[in-house]
Amino acid sequence: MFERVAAMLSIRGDQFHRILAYQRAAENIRELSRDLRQIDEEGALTSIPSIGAALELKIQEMLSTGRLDFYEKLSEDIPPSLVDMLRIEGLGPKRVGQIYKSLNIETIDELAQAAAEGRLSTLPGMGAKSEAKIIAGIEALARHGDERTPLAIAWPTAQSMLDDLRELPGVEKAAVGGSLRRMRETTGDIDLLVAAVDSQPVMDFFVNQERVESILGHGPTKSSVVLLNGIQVDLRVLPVERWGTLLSYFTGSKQHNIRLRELALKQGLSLNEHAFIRSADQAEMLCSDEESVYEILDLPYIPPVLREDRGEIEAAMAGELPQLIQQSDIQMDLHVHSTWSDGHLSILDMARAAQRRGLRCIAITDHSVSLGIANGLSVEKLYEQKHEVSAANEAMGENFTVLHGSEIEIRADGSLDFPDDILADLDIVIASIHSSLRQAREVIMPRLLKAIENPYVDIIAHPTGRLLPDRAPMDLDIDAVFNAAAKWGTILEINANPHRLDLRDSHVRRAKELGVKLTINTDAHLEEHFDFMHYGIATAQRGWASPADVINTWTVDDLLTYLKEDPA
Ligand code: DGT
Ligand code: CA
Ligand code: CA
Ligand code: ZN
Repeated sequence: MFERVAAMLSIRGDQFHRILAYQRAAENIRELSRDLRQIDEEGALTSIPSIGAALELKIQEMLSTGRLDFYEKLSEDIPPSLVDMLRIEGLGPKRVGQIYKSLNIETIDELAQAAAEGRLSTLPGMGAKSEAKIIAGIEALARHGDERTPLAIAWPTAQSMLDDLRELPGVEKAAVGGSLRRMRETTGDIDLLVAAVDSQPVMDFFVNQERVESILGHGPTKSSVVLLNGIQVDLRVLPVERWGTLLSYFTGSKQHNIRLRELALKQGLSLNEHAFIRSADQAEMLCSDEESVYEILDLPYIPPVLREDRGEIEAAMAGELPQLIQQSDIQMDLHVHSTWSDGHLSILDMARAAQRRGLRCIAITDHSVSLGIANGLSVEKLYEQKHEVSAANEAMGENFTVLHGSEIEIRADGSLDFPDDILADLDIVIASIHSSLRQAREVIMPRLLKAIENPYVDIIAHPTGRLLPDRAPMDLDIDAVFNAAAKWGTILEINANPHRLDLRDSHVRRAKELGVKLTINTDAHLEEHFDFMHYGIATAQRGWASPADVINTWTVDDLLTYLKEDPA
């Protein structure tokens, strides 16, 4: 609702700060890992960042009546259907407002009609060219929708384009920007940034790539294309002496940038992608790297994964930025499959693949019997497997450990696939849910809590069961899950598979707050899956996780000691 209100206010041309207040509130509510109603019952709504007394009242009104009077009044002025028009590439709130006021157009269909009849081009500030652009935007929206692309697809696509751009003569630097550089789990579009003296050949190459389906724009500093896979890519090119501000501006987030510009203003500076500009004499101050941008603002460098205006600016000013976990901190991968269930490689081959990537330990955790489609192991098979794990451990030598574990099913009735005495014989036990994910909260919560409370269960894998882009998480009271995990010493996973990334970033931050131990694992089924680790690390970083929060940074001995302690 707040998101809609913000969009409607922006179409009306309302005050910038008012629009921003609703946007921020909406984002912060979206990130909550708790029920809003529950927070209200504790009288704690205003403890949510950016929710003040006025928005608190509005939330309470919606909670108790299911309506918002303010929204209904606003709707009389600005029809809510206008918000859909903002999904059209190149159509901003000002333009939508103008089109509504002068032509009384309220829907995308009416807009398409008017454009086809040439009525838009008669408006002040518009011409045949902008009309054609709107038609193209409506068509693109109809073809590809405005679905966000999961990291799993956006990341490799961007890397491959960067590889090509770096090959071009005259290209000094090339990097990804936007939400993809911040490693958000999904991206709206890919933003690429290049430093080059002459932008023309770079832009020409970019729009003429074989993977391009259509060209949305082709200019000297910015070009935009839609790829055959439907992803939009924006490319910006500036000279290398402006690289720092270019990178900073287009990495965002928008909210983070707004905060940076506010800080700049206090110093009598304005800030855009080209440079800082001193208001006194309009002199430009160029930044060739991002560090200088933050330096001028008297801030320590803030890593892209934190740039969401979720407290990172305040933390930076107080010198309290978290020490973020890094890939090099990771010693082990504790969720790995082999040919014993649905993996593609033997236990020894998986161990070798992990060692090649600098790891010191893996846990083989094949599925258990009731996951029939994944060739789950019976108790007999599990004991047979023990011998092969020992043999692999032997073959790997002193500097690498192969643990014997299992990824056991939490069945629909909450029971586990193996009895406790079998679990007690394993080095490590992961429990997870792969079926009956749509059970009601009253059913699925006790089911999951029972597994968390079981003293033989060490880790809950992919705790919410969501899949990107479109399988919703289970209906969990996530705070109750975290409290139970903290109480029983059960470790929760950040599954690094880019289609899962579950726990997600906001969950990581909450789990950390509640004292939950975390683990980042790839759930590898084949060699290349070990390379998913960086997605899991980025998710942990976006949740402000430090090495101390994640057990994969421990030594193998410390891990084994912890696993042996009986928390009950
Ligand atoms: P996305 O593509 O929806 O996943 O999210 P972003 O963050 O990649 O957003 P995008 O592609 O619209 O713009 C890329 C960056 O450019 C964004 O993170 C910040 C910057 N930017 C874009 N538009 C504005 C703006 O109106 N004001 C400011 N300050 N920055 C902007
Ligand atoms: Ca983007
Ligand atoms: Ca963009
Ligand atoms: Zn698994």
